[in-house]
Amino acid sequence: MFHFVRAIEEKQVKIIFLGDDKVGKTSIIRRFAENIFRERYKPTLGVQVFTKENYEYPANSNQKILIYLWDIGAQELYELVRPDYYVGVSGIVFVGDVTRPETIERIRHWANEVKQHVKYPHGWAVALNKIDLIGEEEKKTTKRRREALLELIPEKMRDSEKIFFTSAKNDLQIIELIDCVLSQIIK
Ligand SMILES: Nc1nc2c(ncn2[C@@H]2O[C@H](COP(=O)(O)OP(=O)(O)OP(=O)(O)O)[C@@H](O)[C@H]2O)c(=O)[nH]1
Ligand SMILES: [Mg+2]
Repeated sequence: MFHFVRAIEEKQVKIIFLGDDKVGKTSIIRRFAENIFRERYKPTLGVQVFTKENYEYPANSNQKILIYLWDIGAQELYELVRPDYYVGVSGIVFVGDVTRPETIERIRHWANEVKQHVKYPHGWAVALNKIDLIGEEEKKTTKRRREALLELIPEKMRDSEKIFFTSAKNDLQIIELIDCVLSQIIK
């Protein structure tokens, strides 16, 4: 008697992360994939692929997705010797750090970089990370500060539905960020 393995029709997606060093690319991925956060900074060397299996999307749909999350060290990215990083990509997360506005300005650069390598439609979202570090302020100030940070994102990308103030540390808006990318890929 044979035991037939039921053919599982599982959707697979590749999401890549782009952004300057220390903005929290690895931290966001690990929070999402493993629910882990580490305070200590350990630069990513080269490329590392994480997986999230059986991710239910949309929620309560019974549809399971296999997500490959591609992480790359910023040092490596600066040299851009890795065009293979972009092969088969279906979604992109641009990451900036709210405590270093220059890393948010650099999203323009990363978006231009993508245009060179990815010539077909893909899902995307922006994570303005480490929001926990400016969340302690008086509410009004925080609002104004957030607005100023949004201005640093290229105008064409200033789509409020695709920009998230995240905290990998406090697990804020991480699932929303990934679901936003998936919503553009999974129909
Ligand atoms: N407070 C706070 N710290 C964070 C957050 N996300 C990441 N960090 C810290 O910021 C530092 C850098 O995070 P990483 O995830 O290693 O950054 P990265 O973008 O992967 O850096 P590279 O691998 O060098 O490109 C680490 O010390 C993290 O603990 C956050 O949401 N809040
Ligand atoms: Mg890293």
